[in-house]
Amino acid sequence: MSTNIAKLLGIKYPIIQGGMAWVATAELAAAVSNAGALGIIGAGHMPPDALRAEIQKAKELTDKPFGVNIMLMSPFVKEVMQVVVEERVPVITTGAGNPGEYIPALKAIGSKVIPVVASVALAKRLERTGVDAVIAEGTESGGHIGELTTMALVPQVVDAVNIPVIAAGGIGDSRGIAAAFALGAKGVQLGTRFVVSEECTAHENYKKAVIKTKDRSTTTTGVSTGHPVRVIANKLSREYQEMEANGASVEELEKFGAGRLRMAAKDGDTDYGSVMIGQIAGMMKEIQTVEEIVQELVNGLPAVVENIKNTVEAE
Ligand code: TUI
Repeated sequence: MSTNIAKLLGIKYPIIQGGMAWVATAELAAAVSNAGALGIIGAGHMPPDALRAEIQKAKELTDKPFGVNIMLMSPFVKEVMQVVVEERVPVITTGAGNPGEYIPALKAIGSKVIPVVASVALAKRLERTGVDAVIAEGTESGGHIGELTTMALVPQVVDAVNIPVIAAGGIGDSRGIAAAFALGAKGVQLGTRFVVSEECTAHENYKKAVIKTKDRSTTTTGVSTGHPVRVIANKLSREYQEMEANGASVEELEKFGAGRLRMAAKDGDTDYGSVMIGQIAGMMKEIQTVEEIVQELVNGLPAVVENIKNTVEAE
């Protein structure tokens, strides 16, 4: 399995690991890159010096290409953009906004720029700025999400742009990868599946909570503020949604929600922390090494394709 996306990024398989804040550290990113996919450090709200240290750690752990995801709502966005330019990070993905103003500086040093989009409109606008590909991320994803499902979003983005489209949201195994390819995607991004890896440095409680989930275990908070976030339903999400139902202001909600992802991912508080994860979490049954995960994804694909063929040809 190799596509023009894999060639563009200098990797073996067209599989990208999601850039999850507090969860996608240098250790996870390097392990994913060493397995032949593209590892991504999730910068989240990281201050610039912390991100630089993380990038340098990844460079020590792998000689393969890796990326950094820049969360555009971060208060440090300008400074972290400067850091990735100085460190000449080969691939930059962005999330939670429009990266337009930063694209020239990233392209100038030869980084591949791949924004996450949740709409056709933004995909088309960004194509004109010279981005290398887009990640079309459906609402099945964990964390900050858009409205459209992967099934509806990906083919519409594929039809609207001439650059490669990478599908994200609700993809957890080879079946999901084949489905994404069927929709016209040339690559896939998976987050949830890599959370339940040995190399993922998220707290053990976070991983255990993911493995315990069923199909309907996630919920969305922040719909009232216009920043919906998918998390595992817990005491925090219920209190948050109650505040939203009672008309709490954006400021009150932001104050209540601040630091909650760190509480879950670092401190292991899965009751009052924010356990961001995708809807596919219900399918996660065990912790595997990153190498096992990538090999299972890749080696499972021919049987899925064969099954599709048999289904199509069945009389
Ligand atoms: O960015 C994500 N997922 C994230 S970021 C994050 S960090 C966080 N921490 C605490 C509270 C909340 C968030 C957790 N998960 N995914 C990529 C993504 N981008 N999903 C949706 C979008 C998006 C949405 C609207 C991208 C662009 C956009 O358009 C804005 C515009 O200006 O048109």
